[in-house]
Amino acid sequence: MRFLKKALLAGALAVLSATTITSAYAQETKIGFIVKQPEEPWFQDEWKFADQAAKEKGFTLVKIGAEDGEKLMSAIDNLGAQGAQGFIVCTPDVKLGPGIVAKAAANNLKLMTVDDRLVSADGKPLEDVPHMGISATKIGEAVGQAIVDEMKARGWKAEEVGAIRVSYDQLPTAVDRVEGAISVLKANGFKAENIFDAPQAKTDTEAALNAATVVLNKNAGIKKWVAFGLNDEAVLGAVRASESVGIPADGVIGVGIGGADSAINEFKKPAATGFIGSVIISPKRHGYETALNMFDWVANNKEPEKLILTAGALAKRDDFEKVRAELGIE
Ligand code: FCA
Repeated sequence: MRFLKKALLAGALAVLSATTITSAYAQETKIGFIVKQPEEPWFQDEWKFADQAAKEKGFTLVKIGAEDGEKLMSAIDNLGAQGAQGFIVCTPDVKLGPGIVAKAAANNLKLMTVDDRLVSADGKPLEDVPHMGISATKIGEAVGQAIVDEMKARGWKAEEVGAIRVSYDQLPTAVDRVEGAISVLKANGFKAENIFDAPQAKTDTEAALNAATVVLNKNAGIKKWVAFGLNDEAVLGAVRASESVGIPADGVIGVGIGGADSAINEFKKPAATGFIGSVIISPKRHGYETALNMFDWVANNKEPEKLILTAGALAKRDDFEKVRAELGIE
């Protein structure tokens, strides 16, 4: 009997110490990466590079698509329930900012944002939440400059050209991008009345196509068009709209932002379209680096920088492979 008791006790102790050891040594680092539009190539690339960081550092990356606020909130709860320690998010709505911060805190999750910066109820950026975004104004200016350069190459005069501003004004980075482009157009002789707003309901190609079609139909007298927006999808929508109303490719100059597959597939088409360029931004920095920074925060208690803004580089049909290689994203 005594022997049995002893054996049981020893067994129990062995189990106990085994559990202690496992939890002490293999406490799994789990990081969430939530994006607003999982079908968009840019976000797929971000995930791809975040996965690379996870592999290198040996943590688990949980990728979740959250197209609206409800999905986002339950995704955060879900991460909390499965024992994650932090997450990176590109939110479907930046105004959910304070709610996201509260939800993260309630689930004891560290929070970083990528691409779209959270704002408070009065529209001010939540500066305490570490963020990595693009230098939106500068990149917008690069778009504007690429458009102006191409207009010059084609011998277009500003007064005969219409500009489509594919807009998504509830998102501050989107406003900064298009306003950056407009400032360069205006500095090169574009008049405000030749710039037409095409508000898109969602940040995808279809919504941009619908918005741009309205502008083109209302201004059928204008035969030369330039187009810009917050991303490649926005500009592709405007270019598809121009095609659908019968404007030839050499009557359109569209320059996007992104440089993921949406743009690359366009560049690979046998005949050039009105989508002449894209300012390529870095999904490697936005995916790999944010994931790495979150890992360092969780595992090594190293707080990330509060604000990192990344640069872009213009690419066209003939040099996009080179530009991508230089950015380390091939
Ligand atoms: C926003 C846009 C994306 C991408 C990203 C950097 O989230 O919606 O397409 O441009 O910024």
